[in-house]
Amino acid sequence: MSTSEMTAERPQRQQGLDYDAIIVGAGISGMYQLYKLRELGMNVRVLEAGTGVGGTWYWNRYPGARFDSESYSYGYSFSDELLQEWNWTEHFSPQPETLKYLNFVADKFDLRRDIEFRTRVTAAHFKADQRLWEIRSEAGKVYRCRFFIPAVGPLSAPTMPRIDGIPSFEGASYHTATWPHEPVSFEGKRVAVIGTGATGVQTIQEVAKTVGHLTVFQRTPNWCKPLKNRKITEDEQRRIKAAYDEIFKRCDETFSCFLHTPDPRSAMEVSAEEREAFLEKLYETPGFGMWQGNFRDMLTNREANKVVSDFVAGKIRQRVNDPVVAEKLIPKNHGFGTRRVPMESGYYEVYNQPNVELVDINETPIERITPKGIRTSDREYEFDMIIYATGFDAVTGSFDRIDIRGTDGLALKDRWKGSIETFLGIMVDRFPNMMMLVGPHTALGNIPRSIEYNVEWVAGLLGYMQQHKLSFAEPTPGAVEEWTANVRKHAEGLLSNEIDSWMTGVNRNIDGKTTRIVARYSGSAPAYRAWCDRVAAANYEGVDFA
Ligand code: NA7
Repeated sequence: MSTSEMTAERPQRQQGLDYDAIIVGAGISGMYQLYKLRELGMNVRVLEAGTGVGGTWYWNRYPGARFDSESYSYGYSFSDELLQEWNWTEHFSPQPETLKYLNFVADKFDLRRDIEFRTRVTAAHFKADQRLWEIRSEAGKVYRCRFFIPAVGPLSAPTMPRIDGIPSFEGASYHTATWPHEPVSFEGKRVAVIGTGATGVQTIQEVAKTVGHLTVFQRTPNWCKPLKNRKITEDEQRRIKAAYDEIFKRCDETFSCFLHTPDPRSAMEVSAEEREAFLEKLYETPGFGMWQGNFRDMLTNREANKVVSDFVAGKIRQRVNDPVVAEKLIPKNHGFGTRRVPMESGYYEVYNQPNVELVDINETPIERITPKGIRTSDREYEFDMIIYATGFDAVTGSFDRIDIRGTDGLALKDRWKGSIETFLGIMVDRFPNMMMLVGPHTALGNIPRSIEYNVEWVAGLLGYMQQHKLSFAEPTPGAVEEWTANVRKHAEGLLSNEIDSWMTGVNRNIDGKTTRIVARYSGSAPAYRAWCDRVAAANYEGVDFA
């Protein structure tokens, strides 16, 4: 299609509109959505709170931050030229390299000219009479657009713990997700880390390399697995570049878009020797193999899960010298893989260092942060620095931070009170012309793969609307109900429902987020895409264009 044809087909921009679409967030999803909507000839603005592109990889600059997905399975797949031009230097890329990559993408496709940085969106209201969205920034600027596309990410609203006295601390304090741009030295310092999720584990093992003394405050231990990262050799680089088609085909076929996918066998149908050999192999496999490529029933069958958990517990006991410390590091309230598995490189050995101490705050709870450090029920610890690796108000938190209102002034927060309901994780009834990227109820997994699919689906929908001169899209309540029921059905019987985590929507640092909910779609990514493809092929059945 020529440019003139595209322009001819494009509906005239309604009077009073500043943009056809506003995308909130210049992370992986927002950047690609901008690229795709430009192809439709749309006038698009991206509003980004940070000073640069990259989203997650812009904000999370904490020490040790890196991919847990193989680098070459994580980057964008849409441009062969980009794939051939970019060299990943490690199998699991460190954050500075990933941020460099996303800047490279922004430059290559000249994305920055449509991105407004330092612009935090505080409100988005649908004006039914004019059929437009009014977006408001923190600075008070108002933008009017037809389509509102929150690309705000599922893990981008950091949360601090609910502990008294945090502002009173006289040393340096950092949350991992708002880490400063300047280097931070730990040399000779007394450092505390609160939190032992995927972020805490990466931080702890890095800080431990140079710290004076490190104290880790652990509430719940997680099952961690060796990452087995290494540099990519020149020969591997050539082979990776030649194999991109196969790599992305593989990601398309696997359960969660990783290179790893569940083994078709049950853990209970193989002999003990065979099982042990398989688990040993998985433990040595780089990346998420042990989590994503384990026996098919590991996450649904208690017995199968116990076999794997016992195996990993044995590894922890072998790696940690002090048996009392080892027991504290072994999760007792959930099985392997039922929460996000942190990837580590020497994490357990950190606790063999004479200058590292583990405090189990179930035994001695934190009472308050003091000017000098942290007081537990047992004693006061003095620190020069406290690092909060306490996670995010996940999945819906980044939406909740914006005052999003649909028809009749209904707040999205209220629409989702008690239970999240969506159409394909992309749309919500009573919020016309709002298309979420990696919103609740989408297939998360190896996230850029899910992002590319979501973005292309949204571009497909907007292209269809352009072609048919439609300016309004809202999912029907029936379509929302059907999709939500499907999401709930897939969550049934999962052992991950039996433990609090960000994946079950629990964050005890936030009011109203203390009960478990179905926040994610837990079916396979291919099944998710098949459903969305069916909807698109049926002229977006379930979407009301009236
Ligand atoms: P997570 O996985 O939510 O971990 C947060 C950690 O902080 C976890 O160990 C929490 O313990 C701990 N935490 C939270 N609040 C407190 C309080 N009040 N006191 C003590 N400890 C606390 O976040 P991450 O940033 O590690 O990872 C999030 C995802 O980002 C990750 O899965 C990747 O996909 C990227 P708890 O387990 O709740 O007892």
